[in-house]
Amino acid sequence: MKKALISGITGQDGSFLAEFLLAKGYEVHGVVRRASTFNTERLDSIYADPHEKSAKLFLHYGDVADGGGFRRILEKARPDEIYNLAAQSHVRVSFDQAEYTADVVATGTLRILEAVRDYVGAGNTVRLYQAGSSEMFGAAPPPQNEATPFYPRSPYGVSKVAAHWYCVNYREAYSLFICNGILFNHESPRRGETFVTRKITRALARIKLGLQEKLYIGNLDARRDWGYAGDYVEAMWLMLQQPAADDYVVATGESHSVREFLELAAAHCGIDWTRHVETDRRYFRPTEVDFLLGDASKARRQLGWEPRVSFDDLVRMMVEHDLELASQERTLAEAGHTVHRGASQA
Ligand code: NAP
Ligand code: F7E
Repeated sequence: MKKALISGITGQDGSFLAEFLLAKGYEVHGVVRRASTFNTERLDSIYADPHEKSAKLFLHYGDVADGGGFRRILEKARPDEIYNLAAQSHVRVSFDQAEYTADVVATGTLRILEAVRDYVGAGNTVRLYQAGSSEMFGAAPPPQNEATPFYPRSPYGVSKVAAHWYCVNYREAYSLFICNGILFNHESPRRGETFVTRKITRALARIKLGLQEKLYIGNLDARRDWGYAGDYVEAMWLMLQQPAADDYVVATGESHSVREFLELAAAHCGIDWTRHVETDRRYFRPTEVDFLLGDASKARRQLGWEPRVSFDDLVRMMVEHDLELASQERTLAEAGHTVHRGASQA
C-alpha cells in the first residue's frame, strides 16, 4: 500500500486530494494546524477514528513554520509521496501579512525541502509535489505556459516564485524527485468563502433567499482561467507517477472576467445582480493580476490530463450548493437559531 503525506490537508485541495488518494488505495497522512476551533470540516466525509482497524487517514499536528515538527511527521509517516499544499493562500491578505506569507509559503517550502534532503540522504525514497500558482506569472501577458517568465504582483506571488526555484534547485543539486505544478485558479463548493467565486455564489444564494441585501466586491475586470479543483488534484498525482520529475502548467485554456462569473451565477440564481452588487475599494489589490489564461498543452500531452468540468458546470455546481446552504440557513433562522457566518475582511 502506497503512503502519502499532505501538508494543507484541511484546505480545499487537500480535502479533494485526500479523497482521491484514499480511493486509489493509499494510506493518507495529513498535517493539521492546531486551532482553537475544529478546522477539519472539509475532511468530515472521509475521517474515521484512527483507533478503528480500517482507518486509512491519519492526522498529525504540525505547521510548516516548524521544521523540526515536520521532520518528525516525515519519519513517523514514511510516505512514498509528499504533497506540499500548505500556504497562506489569499493574495489580498498577503499584502497585509507579507512577512508571514513569505515565512509560510517560501521558507515553509524550504523547510520541507531540507527535511526531504536529509530523509533521502539517509537512504529513503520519496517524491515531492510543490503547489505552484499562476500568480507567479502575474503581469506576464497571456497565454502563460512553462516557458513564460515569472512576473509576480503580490507578496504571495513572489513567495511562490521563491518556493518554485527552491524546488528546482534542490532537484538539480541533490537529484530529488520534485515536481512543481503551476496551477491556475480552481474552485469548488469547498472553496474558501473569501475567494471571489465562492464569495459571489454564497452571497447571491443568500440574496435570492432573502437572507442578505448586498454584495460588496472589488475589481470586476480581472480575468482568470477557472477550473474545478476535483480535476486538478488528479494532475498533481499524475506528475508524481512519471518516470522523471518535471514542472507542468495545469489550466483549462479558457479565461473569464469576474463580471462574467457574476453574470452567470446571477443567471443561475435568477436574480438581477445590478440591483444588489456594489464595489468597495477595500477589495482591490495594490497591484492586480489582470489577465490569466493557461496553456496546459504539456500536461495534456505528457500526463494525459484534461479538465472534465466546464466553466458553466462549475458555476452551476457552486450556485446549487450555496442555494442549498442558504435554504438550510433560512430554516434554522426561522426556527430561532443563530447561524454563525464568520467575519471576513477579504
Ligand atoms: P486553502 O484552501 O487556503 O488551504 C490552505 C491549506 O494550508 C489549509 O489546510 C491551511 O490550514 C494550510 N496552512 C496554512 N498555513 C499553514 C501553515 N503555516 N502550516 C501548515 N499548514 C498551513 O488553499 P487551496 O485552494 O486548497 O490551495 C492549496 C495550495 O495550492 C496552496 O498552496 C495554494 O497556495 C496553492 N494554489 C491554489 C490554487 C487555487 O486556485 N486553489 C491555485 C494555485 C495554487 P487551515 O485549514 O488550518 O487554515
Ligand atoms: O481573486 C478579484 C481579485 O481572491 C480573483 C488563490 O487560490 O488563485 C487564487 O488567487 C480575482 C482577483 O483569487 C473581489 O482582485 C474582485 O483579480 O478569488 P481570488 P486569486 O487572487 O486569483 C491563485 C491561482 C492562487 O494561487 C491563490 O492561492 O477576483 N476580486 N472582487 C476579488 N477577489 C476577492 N478575493 N474578493 C473580492 O471581493
